[in-house]
Amino acid sequence: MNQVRINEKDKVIVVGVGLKTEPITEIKENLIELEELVTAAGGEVIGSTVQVLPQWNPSTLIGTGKVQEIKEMVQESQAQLVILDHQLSGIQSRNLQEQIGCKILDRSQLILDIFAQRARTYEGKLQVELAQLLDQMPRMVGAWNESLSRLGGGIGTRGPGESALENDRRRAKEKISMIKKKLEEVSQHRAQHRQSRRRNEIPSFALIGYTNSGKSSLLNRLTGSQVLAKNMVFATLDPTTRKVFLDEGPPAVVTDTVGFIRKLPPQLIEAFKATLEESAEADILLHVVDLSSVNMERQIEVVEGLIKEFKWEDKKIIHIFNKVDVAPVERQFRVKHFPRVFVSALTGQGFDQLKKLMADSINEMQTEVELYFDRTNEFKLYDLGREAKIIRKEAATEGTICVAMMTPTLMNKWKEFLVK
Ligand SMILES: Nc1nc2c(ncn2[C@@H]2O[C@H](COP(=O)(O)OP(=O)(O)OP(=O)(O)O)[C@@H](O)[C@H]2O)c(=O)[nH]1
Ligand SMILES: [Mg+2]
Repeated sequence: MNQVRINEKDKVIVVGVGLKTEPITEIKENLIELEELVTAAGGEVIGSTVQVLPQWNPSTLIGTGKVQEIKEMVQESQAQLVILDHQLSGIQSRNLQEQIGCKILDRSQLILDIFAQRARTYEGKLQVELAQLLDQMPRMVGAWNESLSRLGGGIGTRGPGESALENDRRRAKEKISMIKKKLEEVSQHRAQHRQSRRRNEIPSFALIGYTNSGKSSLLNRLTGSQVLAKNMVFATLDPTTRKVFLDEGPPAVVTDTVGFIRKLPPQLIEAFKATLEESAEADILLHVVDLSSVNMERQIEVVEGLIKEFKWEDKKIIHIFNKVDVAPVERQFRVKHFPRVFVSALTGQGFDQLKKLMADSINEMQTEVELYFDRTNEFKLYDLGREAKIIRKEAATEGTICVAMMTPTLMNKWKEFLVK
């Protein structure tokens, strides 16, 4: 399938667009983020422009005057690529490509491209491929990219004519269902792991948050792991689960997963369902916020919007304000979210409080119960100690009495030893 992509070192012009009803500051902030995305994808931003419109232009999204202005910018700067900060239809892309005379991408396509560059695992690659196919389906138009081939655009420039269009659609549909099937298999395998964790009732946390907020760095410091943590958006695509030992609570697991961003392409959300399920299954969410970011508030809003969309609002959420080491102190006073903790994954500051908060929230889900083990069953105390926090043990005449903290599921598992 043909696809316009960003190449390493591509010279890029970014175009911020919005309607008059949107605050201009927001349009500009979005554009800055788009520039960061271009850099993350390996491109080089050499120019930018903004247009605020009373309404969208159905044939080119932006106004004809703006199209002309961008065309001149491209000619002058020899840019290879123009990226608009808004979803484009297939027709709009084609028209812009023809009129401006270079490759055109929109924000979703750029994000998908970054995901494609980052995907390393079998599952990650499948998810990205699925997202791209889902994204392309509605964009498919006849004679796609023909104008580009006249310009000697290189890869992905030969396209089907109108007659081949139906054929292409059908092939894409077939491929989509094939990938979905493969993904199903992978996710079933992971679900089995989750089930066994469930059976043992190990409490689970999921790190969620805006991309680059420090989720992987937190996982590393919390669990002594070494997953990739890097100053780039979407460094993490695949979920990783690790054990964490909290001094004041039972052992638990923490899952690190893909980060969020504003205007996350819906196709990505659909394709990454299995990955997102890891967070959906967690008992407690750890919402990681970059306290040092000037866009902190909007980033929180974006994540909270997605929490609603995924129907996670009823979950217990701990807010972790990360990067205190580089954030202006007064910013802490602006924070209204509870429960919360200020930490630095870099220096370890605040981690004692974080662990305490995590342990407390597990303990909140638990109640104190008394169990009795007669001599023949006393060896089971060892297993119990691994699964539950034991508060005290007392020798009784024919065995041991034990007081422990348990969740309802765990109580069910140990019910034959429970003392009324
Ligand atoms: N100064 C400072 N930098 C931090 C802190 N935590 C993380 N970072 C840096 O922030 C960048 C992003 O960290 P990651 O842990 O990769 O962030 P992430 O949330 O996993 O990002 P994605 O996986 O890309 O969504 C890295 O360069 C980290 O070194 C912190 O507490 N202080
Ligand atoms: Mg990460």
